[in-house]
Amino acid sequence: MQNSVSIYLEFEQKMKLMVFASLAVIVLGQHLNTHELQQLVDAGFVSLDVNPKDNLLEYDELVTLFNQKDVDGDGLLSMTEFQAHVGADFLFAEPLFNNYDVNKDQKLSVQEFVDNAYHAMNTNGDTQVTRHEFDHYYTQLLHHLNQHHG
Ligand SMILES: [Ca+2]
Ligand SMILES: [Ca+2]
Ligand SMILES: [Ca+2]
Repeated sequence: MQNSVSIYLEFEQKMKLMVFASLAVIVLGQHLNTHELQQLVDAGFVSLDVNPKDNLLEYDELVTLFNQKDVDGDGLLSMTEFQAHVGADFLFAEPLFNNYDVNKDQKLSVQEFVDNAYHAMNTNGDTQVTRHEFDHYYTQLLHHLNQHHG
């Protein structure tokens, strides 16, 4: 009797571990759908279009924002400063940071964070990034990161 109880308990333990392990795989392997990505892109635009809030991203607006986020004033955004900007629970904080960090020094310069992205988004070369240009650029970028994430 003792034996069969302990065998059963052992079996139950193993089952729990297996269930836990497969849940972990599902969570890690989960990719966001298009709608969820679109919500992230929307939130991103709202967080950047602040001064003036005119549904356009101006170059100077992004530089001002960069300087505000650069809390220790060293002219660079560290991962900590970047995470404070995007939110600690933002799924793509690390891959997005690495995407911006061209020279891989674990810091983002104005060139890396503002200029590169601005020129990539601003397809018609004027001084404003429209909502459409932003959406197009970030939807593609997040799709790419989403597929290579987890
Ligand atoms: Ca604006
Ligand atoms: Ca800094
Ligand atoms: Ca860098």
